[in-house]
Amino acid sequence: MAELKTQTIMIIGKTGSGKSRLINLLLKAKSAECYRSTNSITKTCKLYKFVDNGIIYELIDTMGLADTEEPPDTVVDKIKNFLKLNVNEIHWIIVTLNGNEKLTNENTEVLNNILEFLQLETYINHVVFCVAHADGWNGPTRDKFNETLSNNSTFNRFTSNGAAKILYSGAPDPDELEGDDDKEHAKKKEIAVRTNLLQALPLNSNTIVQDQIKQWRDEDIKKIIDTEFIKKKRRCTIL
Ligand SMILES: Nc1nc2c(ncn2[C@@H]2O[C@H](COP(=O)(O)OP(=O)(O)O)[C@@H](O)[C@H]2O)c(=O)[nH]1
Ligand SMILES: [Mg+2]
Repeated sequence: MAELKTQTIMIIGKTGSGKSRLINLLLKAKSAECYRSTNSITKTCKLYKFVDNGIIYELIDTMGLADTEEPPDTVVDKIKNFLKLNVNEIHWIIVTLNGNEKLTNENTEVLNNILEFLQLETYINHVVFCVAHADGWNGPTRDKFNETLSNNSTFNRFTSNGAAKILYSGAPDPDELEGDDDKEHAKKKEIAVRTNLLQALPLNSNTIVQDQIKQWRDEDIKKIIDTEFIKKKRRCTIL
């Protein structure tokens, strides 16, 4: 039997931008916790897995950026520690954006931190922007949002020459809606968004961030060796 290929996908974005919702949509299950509140709830990274069309997908849900409770450095450290312990490489990065939120340089600063920390500018072709909450947006509305992205310094590095993919993934949770027709419509929308998203994430044998992960692990090992060395040296001095 042919071995299944794995695609590891990390989802990053501000609190409430729709990371966990996107994960549930892909999993076809309510596994990741979604919250209406803008105060972050996902406090740690979590790994989810599913198989589709002979591919094992590993999804990393991350805690919200621009959180009132977690400073950016803490978020970066948590993501770094999670990657060190759980994955060797990444194939795709999804950046979720709330299409209803005004995109300013100030409110994208934290996202900028993380894009820089992972050196994502080097891996533009591995980044997919998912614009959530943009339910039912038509062509002109999307064009306008694309233009806003191109005018924003955080994003124009990714979007200016059309390198990164931009996907409009707006899909309300059917369980959060009242009427039967609305629920039915939302279910169809979920399936369409899932299909589009998987198409935007084809099997990719090139991987990213593996060098950084290896470097962080090597630094940890060096720290342990140095600490042991100092301890031994101290013991010798006492003797
Ligand atoms: N209408 C609509 N609601 C969404 C969409 N994406 C997320 N939501 C809702 O927005 C809230 C926050 O989403 P969540 O996935 O928890 O955000 P996270 O903090 O980035 O993980 C939840 O109530 C979601 O159901 C979307 O595309 N459309
Ligand atoms: Mg979440």
